[in-house]
Amino acid sequence: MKTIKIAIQKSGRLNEKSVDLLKRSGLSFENYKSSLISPVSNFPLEILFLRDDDIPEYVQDGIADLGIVGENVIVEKEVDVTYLQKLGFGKCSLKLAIANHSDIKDLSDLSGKSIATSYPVILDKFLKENDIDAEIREISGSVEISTNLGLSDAIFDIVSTGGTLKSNGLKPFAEVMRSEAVLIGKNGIAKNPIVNELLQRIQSVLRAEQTKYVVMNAAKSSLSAILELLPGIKSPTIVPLATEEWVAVHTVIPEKDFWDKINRLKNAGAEGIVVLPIEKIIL
Ligand code: PRT
Ligand code: ZN
Repeated sequence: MKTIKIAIQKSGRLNEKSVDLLKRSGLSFENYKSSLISPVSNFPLEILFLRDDDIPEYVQDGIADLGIVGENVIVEKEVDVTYLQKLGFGKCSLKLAIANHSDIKDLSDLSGKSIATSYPVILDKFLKENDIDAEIREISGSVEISTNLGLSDAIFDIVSTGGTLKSNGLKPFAEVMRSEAVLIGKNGIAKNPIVNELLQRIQSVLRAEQTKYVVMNAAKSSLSAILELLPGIKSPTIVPLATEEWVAVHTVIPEKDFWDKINRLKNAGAEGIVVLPIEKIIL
């Protein structure tokens, strides 16, 4: 069968997490910094290491079958590809930002002003949708210094912690889109059995990332109160302990409400709570 190719970022913010996700999905390969292509020894897949900007078009044109890239880049490149899976890393948002002392107060004040960005397509669409007639100044990097240099009245850029804006005397003004790394495929590729197998593996890793395995001891008298706190989980395992009238409860708790759940379990009488990471959840 034809070897499938997946394109990931060669170096930069998404490289390490992309490599890590593929390795945790059971793929064995070298993360060579110097080569463009790396074979996977235990799966019919080749990894292409590329600049993130090239990935959407490579996938659209079928040079790569799959790709891992930020949604912001996919939207900016206006490609026709299939979204297969959000990956939960590389989260950021694209925001308009202005100088702290700017007299721009609302969106309509941007009309007649200039905005510097590396994302002219996304910005243009937003401006048109909001009926704003502003000038877009496309620059390829260091967008955040353009206002201080007098090159623009506002900027439109990626923000994650907001630290870069702050240290350049800027403040966020409007959020235009949120983004995270996604797995994309060329149209029609989702039907390929190798792609399907890889997608299942990736999903089992992502599911496991979002949950913890929890074991706790409880007196039988507290059991019903404890089980009531675990509504989403079909069947916690209950194991008798050597100490009579005590049991161990094994269950899976979603990461997002983890601490809240643990505290409530303690209050309900759970003791000796042990929390374990889960490697994979295969449905
Ligand atoms: O070399 P190559 O072209 O492959 O990489 P690149 O330099 O174009 O991209 P890279 O590695 O910087 O980012 C890759 C992807 O990571 C982006 O397309 C986004 O999808 C995602 N991402 C997540 C980010 C950020 N967070 C981020 N904070 N991309 C860039 N930034 C930059 C931003 O441009 C700004 O300069 O970080 C600064 C803001 O960060 P804060 O934390 O100060 O707000
Ligand atoms: Zn890039």
